[in-house]
Amino acid sequence: MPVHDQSETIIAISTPPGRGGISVVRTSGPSARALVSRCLKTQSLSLERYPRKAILADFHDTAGAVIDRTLVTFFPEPASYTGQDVVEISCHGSVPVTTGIVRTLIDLGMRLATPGEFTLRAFLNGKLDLSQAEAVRDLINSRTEYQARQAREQLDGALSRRIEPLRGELVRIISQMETALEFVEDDVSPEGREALIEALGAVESALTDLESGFHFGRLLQEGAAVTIVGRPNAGKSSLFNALLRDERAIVTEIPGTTRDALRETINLAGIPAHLVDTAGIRESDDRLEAAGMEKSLEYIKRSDVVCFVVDGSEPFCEDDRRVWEAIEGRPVVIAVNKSDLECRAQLPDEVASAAIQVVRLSALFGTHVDQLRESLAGVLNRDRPGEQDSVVVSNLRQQDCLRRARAHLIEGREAWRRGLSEEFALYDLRKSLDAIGEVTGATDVEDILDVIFSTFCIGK
Ligand SMILES: Nc1nc2c(ncn2[C@@H]2O[C@H](COP(=O)(O)OP(=O)(O)OP(=O)(O)O)[C@@H](O)[C@H]2O)c(=O)[nH]1
Ligand SMILES: [Mg+2]
Repeated sequence: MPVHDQSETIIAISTPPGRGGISVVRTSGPSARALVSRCLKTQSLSLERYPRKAILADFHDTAGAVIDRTLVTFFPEPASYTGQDVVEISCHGSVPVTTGIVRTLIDLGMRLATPGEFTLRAFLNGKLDLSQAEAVRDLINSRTEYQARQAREQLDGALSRRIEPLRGELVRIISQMETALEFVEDDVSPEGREALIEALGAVESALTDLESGFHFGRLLQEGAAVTIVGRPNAGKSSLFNALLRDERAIVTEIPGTTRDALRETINLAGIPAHLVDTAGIRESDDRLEAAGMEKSLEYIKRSDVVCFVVDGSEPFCEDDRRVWEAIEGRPVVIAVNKSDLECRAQLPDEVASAAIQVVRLSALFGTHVDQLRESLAGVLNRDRPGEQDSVVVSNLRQQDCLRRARAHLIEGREAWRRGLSEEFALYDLRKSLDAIGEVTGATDVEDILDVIFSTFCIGK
């Protein structure tokens, strides 16, 4: 992470751009209070005297004209979001007003904040660790209630609380090895060796647990790909519309209606699901149709779950088998459609048994569509952690740190198990510790030194 200069005072409009009842302009830095005070012009009004209190005041531009009547709040350092002096200006939500305020303060010496710079300063000043800073971003980006809750929990330190004990334990193990290395007479006994291997095993399995939640975390963050496939006329577009509760896709009785894939996002039990309606798959000489089918196959490959639509009013045919071959091996829920008509489809045993669930429904009448929705949500929620164990590692960076931490830990443990010198094991374990520390942005050298020296006898 580049070390940013915090001596500059930054400014940004913190609310969404455009018209609104209220907008908030936020500033942070050593001259925040002085520069804003100059624009308020009221000598008697000292922000310093009323910290954390909203003060009603006219905000003037550099020529002395009033831009707006505002509410100004001063948060003195260090008890502010960034850990620096912060001044927030609530004004009317109009573009000329907000830009006027920002321009005035820039003229007086502030500079526009870069994206995330307030939170970066909060991190640099120890207000948040890295995983919490990422949670701020995730909370802002959340689209479902469940995503927001996960982000709030991470912001509250849920991931940090899971990581810290692991880091502490690894620091303890490393310190013990370092001591053995420094002082030959303290060589680790065979029982001690076993105990350390066991302790490393416990850290490893905790890392594995955290990492295994990543698949779910990614679904939560980026959304899941749910692809509706089937032969032409099976009712894919009708089902797509039923799931969306909207007449989005064209439905006709002509096979081959859908040519290009359509994509819309729905909420499946808190997970944003990117639902794709695809062109029907069948043997065809039509170039346009073939191009559509190519796309369908591409979408299948990228799906987290496939919804295979079978026309229940007709026997399972060659084209259905062709579809099945394209999706075999992926998580599949089968929708046997047109349940309002006489059932003629008999799913082959190997197809029925490979599906996670088979739901008979009518896309046309909406019968049992909710059951399909639940079934798809169930597949996506398979890796959802339990309520009391709700830490979800959702971003690639965190997952990468955990993966590296675990790989180094295993190597270190193996070196130790094989009876190689402590130096070999230590090399890997320190790398593992670094990687764990990266999740929260914690540094580790001081930690190790502290533990080592605190376990020393006086005089040694
Ligand atoms: N009776 C009945 N007809 C249905 C049902 N679902 C769809 N259909 C009809 O089946 C025909 C094909 O529906 P579509 O949704 O366009 O089928 P599709 O799978 O998207 O077809 P292509 O886009 O051509 O691949 C239409 O005439 C629909 O009205 C159902 O549940 N019951
Ligand atoms: Mg269609």
